Amino acid sequence: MLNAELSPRDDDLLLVIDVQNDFCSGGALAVPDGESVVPSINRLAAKFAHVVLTQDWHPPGHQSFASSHPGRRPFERLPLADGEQTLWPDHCVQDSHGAAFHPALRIPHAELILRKGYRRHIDSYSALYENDRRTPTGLAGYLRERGFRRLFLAGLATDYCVLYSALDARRQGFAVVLLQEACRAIDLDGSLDAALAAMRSAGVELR
Ligand code: VGL
Ligand code: ZN
Repeated sequence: MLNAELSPRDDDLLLVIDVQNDFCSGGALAVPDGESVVPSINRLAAKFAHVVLTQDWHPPGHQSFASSHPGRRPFERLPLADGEQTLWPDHCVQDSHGAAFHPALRIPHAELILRKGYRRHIDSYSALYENDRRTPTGLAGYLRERGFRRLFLAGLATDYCVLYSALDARRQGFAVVLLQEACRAIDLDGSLDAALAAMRSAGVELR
């Protein structure tokens, strides 16, 4: 189905992942072409009665920052207690300009803004669980309590926060549709292809 024909039901929700300045051109962790999702997401959001936004929201000195590990550089991988951490440039620091939503994002009817990644010693790609895959953000409970059954995903980045959100949502029993024209990827070492394959095999509908 073309997105132009999308007509969401009342138990559908649009989940917009991390459309923040730091993931757009000029930002600290710019996703190639990241800001180009904004007009698509604005158009999509207007069709949905129910929209939730997420915001990557790290304290200074966050474990995911290469700058927190002397001698390490961004995009290196570091084994840590809860598994491997990809190290990133400092990004989405709480209350900074980089952490703010892209100024052209226009979704006044969004019902919830969920912040994640605020614990210094654990990263949180997914909107539902932190990267230990055990610590809940509370979003799954919120969505269930409100009766949503199907989540449409859009935002940044396809191969990190969108991917982890999609997999956790499937794990929690939600139907998931990935709106590809409204997502962009970081694509480190083939991570976009791997992400699409993982989502497909988890039963995510790629649209
Ligand atoms: C993200 C890397 C680090 C994302 C967030 O939003 O995909 N990626 N923090
Ligand atoms: Zn982050």
